[in-house]
Amino acid sequence: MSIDRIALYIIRMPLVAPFETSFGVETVEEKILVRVDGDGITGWGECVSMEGPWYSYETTRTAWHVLNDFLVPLVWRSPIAAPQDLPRLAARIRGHNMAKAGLEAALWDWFAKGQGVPLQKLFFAAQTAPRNAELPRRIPVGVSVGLQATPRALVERVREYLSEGYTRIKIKIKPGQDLELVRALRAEFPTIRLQVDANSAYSLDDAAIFRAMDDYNLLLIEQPLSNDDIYQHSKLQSQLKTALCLDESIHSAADAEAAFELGACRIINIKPGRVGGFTEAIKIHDLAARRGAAVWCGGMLESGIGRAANVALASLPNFSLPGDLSASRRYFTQDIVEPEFEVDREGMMAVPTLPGIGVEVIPAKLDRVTVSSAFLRPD
Ligand code: OSB
Ligand code: MG
Repeated sequence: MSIDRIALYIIRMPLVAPFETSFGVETVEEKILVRVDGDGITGWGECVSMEGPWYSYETTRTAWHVLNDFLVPLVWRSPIAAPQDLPRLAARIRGHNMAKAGLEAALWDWFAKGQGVPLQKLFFAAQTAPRNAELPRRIPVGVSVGLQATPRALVERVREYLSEGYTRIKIKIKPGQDLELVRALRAEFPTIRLQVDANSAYSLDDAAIFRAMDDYNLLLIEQPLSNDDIYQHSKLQSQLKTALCLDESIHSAADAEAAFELGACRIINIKPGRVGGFTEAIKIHDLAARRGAAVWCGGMLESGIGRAANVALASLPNFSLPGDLSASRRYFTQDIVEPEFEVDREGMMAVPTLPGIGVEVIPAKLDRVTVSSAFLRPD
């Protein structure tokens, strides 16, 4: 099998409603798509870097630079026999995990389509956790709800998502909008599966806020402290009954091991983009399974391309908590793939069963959101 062209696209997709976190407000999702062509097969991957360096240091432009000038040339220079070859070849490039993951994702799709199997099958074959007898056809999913104008507005937004079927709600918090939101939601919905995400907005001085959250039966508290911290989280976790979950701080299986060993968290949010791709994501899944720790699949407001691969990943046996994997229409008026992703009345999402990502990229829909593209060939 050989790859003869790699294309990069910048897409901009307007969100159905602004998404506000402690680091800012998003109204349009800008992403890079990676398209790998060879042997008559097309593979698609999504690079989840954002326009600005607010969630992590990567941006659309840094990811484009690293893909165009360093990662794609690796594919031209070295034979790639499996998607797992990319992280090995790319190891000498420091950081830039989202750029790496975008290209690796396109390779996963290309290889899976070459073998005529869904990504779910390839991911299952790669993981080492105890295997379920059968691959799940549907998985439970959750929704991540941004900061709203008032606690009342948040309660109504959550009521809407619950009525659509979602069985796990995650809310964003930031200093000044935290306990009050949890209290308002618990007063209205005493038993729903509820968790909070601070996106690194607090310091250890705020420990009392999190101790107070212990009274509200939260599933977890996600990334309360610095984006690059593990040690301070261990100091906070030891003061809490509620599990801490790390997102921003975990870039590899080694980070995950350090965090578990130090007692910095009991749960990890796995985002393939943040950890450099699906190969590393599966390693973290396996490590957590060996330790009896829970993981779940995070999201970066992906288009249907990124979502498809994430759903396949989230169907692995140790993804024991619902992920941030919501229906296409929760994010966009129109997705770029068909069929779009849907959530049923029980809050379940179907795992694609066709080869590769298992959904079709619709050229006219892609055109409508593409703002630039480059077609790269071996020189
Ligand atoms: O921290 O999980 C996060 C979106 C962008 C950047 C960071 C995060 C998020 C989300 C959205 O919470 C999850 C989703 O894709 O539904
Ligand atoms: Mg998060």
